Amino acid sequence: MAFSTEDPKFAEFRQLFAKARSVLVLTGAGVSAESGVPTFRGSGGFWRKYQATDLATPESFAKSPSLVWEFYQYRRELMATKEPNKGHLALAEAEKRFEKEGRRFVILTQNIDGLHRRAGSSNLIEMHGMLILHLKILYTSSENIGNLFKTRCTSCGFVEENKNNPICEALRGRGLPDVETGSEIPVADLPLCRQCQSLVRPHVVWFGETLWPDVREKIDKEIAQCDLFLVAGTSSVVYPAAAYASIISRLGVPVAEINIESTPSTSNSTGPSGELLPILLAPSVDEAL
Ligand code: BV8
Ligand code: ZN
Repeated sequence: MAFSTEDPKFAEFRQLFAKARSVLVLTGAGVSAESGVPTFRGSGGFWRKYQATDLATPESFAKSPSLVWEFYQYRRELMATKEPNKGHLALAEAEKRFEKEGRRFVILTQNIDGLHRRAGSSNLIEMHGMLILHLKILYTSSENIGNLFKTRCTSCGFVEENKNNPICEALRGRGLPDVETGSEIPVADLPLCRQCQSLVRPHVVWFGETLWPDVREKIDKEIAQCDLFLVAGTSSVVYPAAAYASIISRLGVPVAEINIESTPSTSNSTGPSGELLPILLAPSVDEAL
């Protein structure tokens, strides 16, 4: 089901949303687009001549940790100036309201930009950031919550939050999307582990890496208990997230989508999430329009 506020599907969603006991929302890079964060496959999706899928892989990191760290330095620097948009805030507000009404509202995000958390969402599965956050299963050990600002040692596994910008002196001024620097930064000058001095990597799930079994289990549980599924801002290209809409639809659960283009999850586009989510998730219809 894809809709905009004019068509009847909007009213249908609002009725389902009013009755739903357990809403599951899958978000992708598109929900951060109105915060100024480039998406992966949209116009800003290329960094220099590379796609994220060329760089966010263990093979690329093994081949050139310097290039991959430039890519992440660029994204970390970018995030330092970005704020959650009205779509993030509407999701966080809906979660709090559902909580008060004894209903479930869970966000499953593919994003590692941390904007859902900064908007106040806490029933949040950051599926490419490794671990559950405050999903009442209370994985509170924050050391395992991965995102752009977390590093993991490639040898001792030490995880820590590192918001330094640049993350190391050698990356100062590096990472610009339109400047091919060419020169490899020696590993010794790249971000190193505070415990064992080995090279550290971004603490996120790369392409070709599996999600942690406990994350997959939590996602499966949410899929099994949701009675309304909303997909927002994802091209539905990256697995396993890309499969969820069809899995849930086959369970007989209504699936709705917000996107500015049509995707394999539904048939047509609807509009920008920053505009539509506040309307769709508003407490009452008159606040909706
Ligand atoms: C896995 C963290 C089991 C890193 C990310 C061959 C070999 C190995 C693996 C595979 C293979 N073939 C397939 C696979 C599986 C692979 C995969 O799916 N590849 C794709 C490219 C085909 N998946 C994996 O590897 C996953 N693990 O499957 O393990 C396994 C293991 C080995 C071998 C086989 C299987 C792990 C995937 C996790 C990758 N890590 N992020 C980082 O970010 O640096 S994924 C990355 O893509 C981002 O997290 C991003 O969020 C995500 C998905 O992209 P989208 O969010 O959808 O973003 P995109 O730009 O594509 O789309 C944005 C959408 O928003 C667009 O539709 C646009 O229209 C819309 N939009 C724009 N503006 C707005 C908007 N919508 C609304 N409002 C707006 N304003
Ligand atoms: Zn170490």
